Amino acid sequence: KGDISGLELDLLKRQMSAVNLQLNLLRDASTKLKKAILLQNGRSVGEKLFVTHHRELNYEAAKVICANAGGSIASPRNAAENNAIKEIIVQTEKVAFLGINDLRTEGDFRYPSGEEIGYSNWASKEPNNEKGIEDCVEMPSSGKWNDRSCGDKRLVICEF
Ligand code: 293
Ligand code: CA
Repeated sequence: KGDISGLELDLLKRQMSAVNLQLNLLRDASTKLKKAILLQNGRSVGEKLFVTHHRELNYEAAKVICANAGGSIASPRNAAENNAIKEIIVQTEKVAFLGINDLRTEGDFRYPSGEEIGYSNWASKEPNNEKGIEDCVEMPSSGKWNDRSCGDKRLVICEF
């Protein structure tokens, strides 16, 4: 008890290099999978992945799809993330829903978590809450946001 013997130290060293080897293999496998998935389905920004389901659904259904996959609806927090989402929209030629909404309080747009938004990229004259029924946000190929009815069907993009 107390001191580590020479034999124990040698064993620990060999175990450490085996773990390191497995860690490198895991890293390579993960990098390869990421590239393969992103090719047709999305973009990455830093640690965040934006992945499309390729289908158009209303906001609630889109939220369920993303949650069931272990993610949440795409909610850009800066210009780089907004651009990554825009690239998916340009590639798929579909208009997408963002997670941002003012369902709780009219005019107070928030992330699905309820947290206040710290970044926005509204198109000019938006949000206009047309007909008083626009509590969700869509992004067309311009990358600029428009508030839109949550019941409309738009491309599902999730973030992970
Ligand atoms: C109005 C004026 C249009 C605008 C539209 C959207 C609907 O029809 O210029 O594009 O509202 O805000 O969500
Ligand atoms: Ca609008």
